[in-house]
Amino acid sequence: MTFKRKLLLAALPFVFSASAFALDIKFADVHPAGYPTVVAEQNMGKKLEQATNGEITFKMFAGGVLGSEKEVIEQAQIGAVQMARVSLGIVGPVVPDVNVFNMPFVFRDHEHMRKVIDGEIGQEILDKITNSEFNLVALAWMDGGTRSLYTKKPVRSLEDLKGMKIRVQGNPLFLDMMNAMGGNGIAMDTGEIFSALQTGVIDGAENNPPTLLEHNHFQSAKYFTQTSHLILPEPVVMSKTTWNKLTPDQQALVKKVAREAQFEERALWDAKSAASEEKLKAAGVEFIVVDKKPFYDATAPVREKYGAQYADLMKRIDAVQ
Ligand code: BDP
Repeated sequence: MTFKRKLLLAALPFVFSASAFALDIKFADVHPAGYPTVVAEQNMGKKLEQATNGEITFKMFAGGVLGSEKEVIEQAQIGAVQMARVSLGIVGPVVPDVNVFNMPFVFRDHEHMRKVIDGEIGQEILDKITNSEFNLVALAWMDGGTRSLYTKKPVRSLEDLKGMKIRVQGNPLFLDMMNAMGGNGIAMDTGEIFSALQTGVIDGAENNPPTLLEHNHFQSAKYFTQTSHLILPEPVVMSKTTWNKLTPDQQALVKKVAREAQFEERALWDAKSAASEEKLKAAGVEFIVVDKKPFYDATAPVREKYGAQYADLMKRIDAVQ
């Protein structure tokens, strides 16, 4: 055997062991390519690949191809999906501590929510997820804007909502919220809304303009009533199984790039929201300005029921300027 060949054989185990320690990250998001969250996540992935010289590889699975958010979370819990961005709405039933952010009108406005998630309370809620039995590490927040009602028939007052079947995310808090507003809350996954609207299983849903546009719900729901009842931030999570395989340096890197993505997505979000509103209006969607007070008052019992356990935290949220 030539010396060169001997050298090659001797090096082989190292080649294999190096690749055995490489980590492939599959990242799941229900939103389609080009959506602010997806773009920021892909850029985060590029940074991870570059900073680790390919020891970490990143592959984006957008458009819900890996399943609903609930399914993706289950896969992340067992490490079959390594990272995901999900709405906090679906985390609430599993980590009840996070429901403080899921309460209707808990934030004064979008800016207030951003201040809260950027500060210590935002970190505390991420830690609640990480320290739960959920087997996830919550790394950063994406911005999911402000949610309002969209329906097939116009809602110009609380009374108009009476008896309408409105889709909400699978969290009892949201069913209570919708029922308190006089609607008939129906829980289903994001991917089911489009056909449920078309077939009349539901009369409407509630979400932000980019989702109304990009998930094509506007094809059936032409009225957007600006109740702004929910402002839900969206955690970026990593499977703890994956996290535990990372070196401390890699863990620090993942945290850093996730936090950078939090701010990058925000800028993309603002641009996308404005553009979505324009596109929706051009497609014939009417944006209805409504008196929010009756919606706020109607949901007071929900804040009392779920908020009692967060009384102190809610005071601290209120105090954030
Ligand atoms: C969007 C969120 C997404 C949720 C969706 C929903 O970004 O994570 O899955 O709402 O309501 O705003 O299902």
